[in-house]
Amino acid sequence: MAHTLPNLAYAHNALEPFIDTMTMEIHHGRHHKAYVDNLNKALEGQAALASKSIEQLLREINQAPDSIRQALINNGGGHANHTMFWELMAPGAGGEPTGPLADDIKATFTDFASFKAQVNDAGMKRFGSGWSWLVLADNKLKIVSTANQESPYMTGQAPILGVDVWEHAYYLKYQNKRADYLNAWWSVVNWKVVAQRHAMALAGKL
Ligand code: MN3
Repeated sequence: MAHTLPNLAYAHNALEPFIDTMTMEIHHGRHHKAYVDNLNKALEGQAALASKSIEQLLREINQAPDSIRQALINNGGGHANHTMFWELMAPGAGGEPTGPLADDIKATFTDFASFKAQVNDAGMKRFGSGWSWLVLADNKLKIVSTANQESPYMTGQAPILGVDVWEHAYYLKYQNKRADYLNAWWSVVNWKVVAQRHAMALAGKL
């Protein structure tokens, strides 16, 4: 079963002015597409891996054949990370979470502002390319950062929210100002989806 590039649930210009149209076109249509194409190439002739979901491939990355492991990390991680990233964003979104997710954030990070600051900080401290994440690890919320396209699934963590800090995610509009991009990004976070991922993670279904 070949992996496929998911369609966006909104138009390329829908996240303006926070994420610009051209960045969305290139990021989804070229960067994400390349991860999918190269993932499928890496899986050619790997019958035992053909039926596994992308999440399963990443959770079991240590069992992957040596010859394709790094390709799976780069491109499988790239595919999973971006698929989630598009779903986490929506036009007219932003604000703050409510319900159990809000309660859990407050209990873990004191308040929403501190939580946001810590996610931004992890993104700022990621040297080069990578991601800043809110994950569920050992049933607790935690903020972590990964390099390149490494996925939290690879270390048994469940990604609940993640922000792409590769330059391709922001350079056309924000150039070297990663902090400005990170601040703007919160205006497009779809908390409904983040809350669903939180509930699924707690139920062990993510
Ligand atoms: Mn990206």
